[in-house]
Amino acid sequence: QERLKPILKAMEPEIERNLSLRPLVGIIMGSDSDLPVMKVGAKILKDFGIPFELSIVSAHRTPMRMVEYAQSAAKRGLKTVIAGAGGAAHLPGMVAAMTSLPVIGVPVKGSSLDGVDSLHSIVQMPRGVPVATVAINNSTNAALLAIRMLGAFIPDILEKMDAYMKKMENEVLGKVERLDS
Ligand code: RP5
Repeated sequence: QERLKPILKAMEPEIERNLSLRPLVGIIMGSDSDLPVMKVGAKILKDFGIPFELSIVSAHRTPMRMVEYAQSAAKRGLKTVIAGAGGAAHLPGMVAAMTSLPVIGVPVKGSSLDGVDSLHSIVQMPRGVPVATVAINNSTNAALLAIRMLGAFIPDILEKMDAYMKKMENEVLGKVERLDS
């Protein structure tokens, strides 16, 4: 957690403000080495003004912390958890096994196997305990999916998502126009 502080500081003041509200989304990762990937999703939540928390929870190095995190998540007001991990990436599946909240898994590309190991570990959850798995290193989509989940119940958030999609559409149409002219 100590090692996250400089990064959080760099993302001030918005994150600080977000963290001061009751978090709706929990972002966790197996190691601080996952942070460069996971902070991209954190930035998206920040841009949408979604209160979130960010922490390191390792399934194999801090198993009891993982249990505590998952079991307290709903009670603490979280609505969804984004969990990123690399290698034999048990974190998202184990958290999903200990909370009934939706869990979104981000396979993080490690130094070997190009992240396919993480992808398979996360996406191949056996029947009964789902983990919504995004593409390798794609914490952007994890954040956008979390925002859509919240937007299903919070009209302001849905409106922001509509505006985000419109902006993307306009960007592409602008490029088409430039190519055509
Ligand atoms: C996993 O092992 C983490 O999620 C990380 O992606 C990977 C490597 O961790 P470090 O050795 O860099 O701490 O638990």
